[in-house]
Amino acid sequence: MTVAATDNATFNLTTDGPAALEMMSRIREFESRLPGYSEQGLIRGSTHPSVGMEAVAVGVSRALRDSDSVASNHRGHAHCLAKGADAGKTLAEILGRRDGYCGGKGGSMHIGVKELGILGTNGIVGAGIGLATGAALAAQSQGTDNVAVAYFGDGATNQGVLAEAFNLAAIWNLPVVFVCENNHFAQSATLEEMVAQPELRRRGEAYGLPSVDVDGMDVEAVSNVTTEAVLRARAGQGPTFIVADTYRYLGHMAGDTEIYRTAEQVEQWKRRDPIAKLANRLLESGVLDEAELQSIADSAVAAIDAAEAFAKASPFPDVASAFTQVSEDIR
Ligand SMILES: Cc1ncc(C[n+]2csc(CCOP(=O)(O)OP(=O)(O)O)c2C)c(N)n1
Ligand SMILES: [Mg+2]
Repeated sequence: MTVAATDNATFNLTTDGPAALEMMSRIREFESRLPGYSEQGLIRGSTHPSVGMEAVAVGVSRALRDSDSVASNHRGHAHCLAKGADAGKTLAEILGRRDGYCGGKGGSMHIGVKELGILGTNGIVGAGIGLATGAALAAQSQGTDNVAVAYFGDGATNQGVLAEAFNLAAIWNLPVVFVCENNHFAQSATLEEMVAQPELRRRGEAYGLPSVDVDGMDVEAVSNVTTEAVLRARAGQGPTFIVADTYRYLGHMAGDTEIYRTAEQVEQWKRRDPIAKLANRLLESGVLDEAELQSIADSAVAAIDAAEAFAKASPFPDVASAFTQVSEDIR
């Protein structure tokens, strides 16, 4: 199931709302299970759940086609799932299993799905910004109307590649949409500790990019600003910088003591929950009734139960495969 049902139209609550709710619910269920897998020793190394941030990936992906590229970051499972990645194969990759998208050899921060334009989740903070800009240059050079999206966090805006990519995208009019998920922290550092000018939108403006703030807890709003940006990019009108205001409910990664924030702050953000917000809108506008909402919630749990069963049943990769899918496969 993908959410990109309608191409380039304004978010329609009746036709797009239920699918967006289902996708956000699946992502929530998928991501909420990750800390448990880490505790059980099913995940080696770190994973970074995006619980609370679902509206960004789902809103952005609704504006995209399979042939559009996305470059993701270390907190990237939602970006993949919303772009159409199969939850079972995604989880199998995270658990290091053979049926994962990269044969279980990549893990959480190296999930690439060529046929869906997913250039990869990425453990190097800021790296996806350059990759998406390169994909946009390729799309432009090849004369397609494909676009590229770079997802990155507020912390990544301090990487030098942002300045280079913003400038090149602006002067070359590249079809790229830069999506900053401003969740207000980079690990334990607050945005205010990291930058003297927390209005990140201004960085895009400084390079001549159309730059916009959006409520990242509102899937309709994210979808609409992204659609506008994607339409402009497809029409040869160049890049856009979107800053989505959002929040992660869980720690930076499993085992985070979270001493850098208060429980009250987390609770305050939960009052803006993107899933509850859309569910209420659908209920109040009569698109769905209570029973239909419950059935979407149940089907999200069932889908992730199935993904978990698939991933756990998948074997680990053979030692003999250690040197495949490396450089010789790229030729
Ligand atoms: C180049 C680089 N520097 C530092 C790190 C360590 N690191 C991993 S995640 C992270 C925080 C990133 O914050 P942000 O970009 O806001 O994304 P968020 O984790 O909040 O989603 C850091 C510093 C890294 N992986 N890569
Ligand atoms: Mg952040």
